[in-house]
Amino acid sequence: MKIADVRVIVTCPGRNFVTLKITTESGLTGVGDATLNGRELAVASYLNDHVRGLLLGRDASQINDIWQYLYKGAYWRRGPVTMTAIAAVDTALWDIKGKAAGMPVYQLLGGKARDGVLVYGHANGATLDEAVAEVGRYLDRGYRAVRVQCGVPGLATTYGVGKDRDFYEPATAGPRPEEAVWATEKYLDFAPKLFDAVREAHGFGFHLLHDVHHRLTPIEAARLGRAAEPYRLFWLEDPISEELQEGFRLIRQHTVTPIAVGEVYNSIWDCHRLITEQLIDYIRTTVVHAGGITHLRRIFDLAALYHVKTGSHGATDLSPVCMAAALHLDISVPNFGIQEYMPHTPETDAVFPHSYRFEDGMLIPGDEPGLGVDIDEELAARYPYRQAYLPVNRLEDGTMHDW
Ligand code: CS2
Ligand code: MG
Repeated sequence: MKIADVRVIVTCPGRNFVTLKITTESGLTGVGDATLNGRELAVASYLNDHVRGLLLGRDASQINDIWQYLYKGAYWRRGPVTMTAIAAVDTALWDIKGKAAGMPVYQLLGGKARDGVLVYGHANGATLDEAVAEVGRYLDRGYRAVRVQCGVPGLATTYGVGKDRDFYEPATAGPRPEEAVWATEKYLDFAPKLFDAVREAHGFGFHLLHDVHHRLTPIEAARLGRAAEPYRLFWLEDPISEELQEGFRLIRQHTVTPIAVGEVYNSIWDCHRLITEQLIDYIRTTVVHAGGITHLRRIFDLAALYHVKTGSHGATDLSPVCMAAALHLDISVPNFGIQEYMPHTPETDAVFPHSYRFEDGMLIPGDEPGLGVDIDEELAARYPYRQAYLPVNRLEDGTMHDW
């Protein structure tokens, strides 16, 4: 099953995506997501200029060896660009292996361990009333879990609140990032009121999630976690910037609100202390940014030993190729928790035809061989790349802060 062709496809149906397509001599194809928001071309170049030539002629069935070859062979290990590039190759090879075996990838991962993949949707509003109403709209659409984000009084913009109700894309097209202003005290005073209003209006019969988006110190996060306890959140996500894993000990000491982290992590070494010390409850690492199905499975297996469940990132900048691959892991691992689901735009869905479907608050992966997703290259070519950046954040005194 020699690799005969490797193509890197960059397209922008509403937002930029980078996709790797591998074709074997016998014509089997596999796709892998290689999108790194705001740094897309860095991964495209890594694949085109440094990896493509290494794959041609190799046996596509040797996923483990190719993973190690690209990881150890790079000498410069880990990091978002390298691990996203490796992830794209790995995912495409699993797609090919499923097609060669004539079965969906979840069967190669040990089969289904549940009927469907519980997902959460994104309710957001510029005001409290809007956010509360949006939660209701998601519950009416059959979601059993909803993340709520809301504008903070006194702040012009904040994470998670976009112009469009259904599609939230934080990156903006242009030569440099937009600058936002952040004030922790305004947010800390407001957030518990948001949780209170949502529970007051919709009760406790569904999972309620919130993304702090990396902006607090450990003691501020401990304070928010404690203030949130009466509202029984499913999780508080990314409460602090997560480079310092020990920083989570302080949060753990002060609150029982469950903690989720990991969307910016790229390898098991970024989170093994958080897992082995049980400082978190959900690990949010993804197929596209944490080394593909092969490496993500290792992270999930470690997490299972320490009562940590999965909660993979699934925002719009992770393509339908990543979502399709994520669902094969989500439906087969023993310690599945929940999957983030931000639907893509109709343009994006057209470029990436896929068979997973939303049903009764869950996503169900397709049953055809492979991952059940592809890329329409002709359509993709109609949407040329447009430079875009994620925003940056500054405090009211101008200090650079975590976005
Ligand atoms: C977020 C993302 O969905 C989430 O949990 O943290 O929207 C994140 O900001 C983007 O994926 C960054 O590209
Ligand atoms: Mg997040």
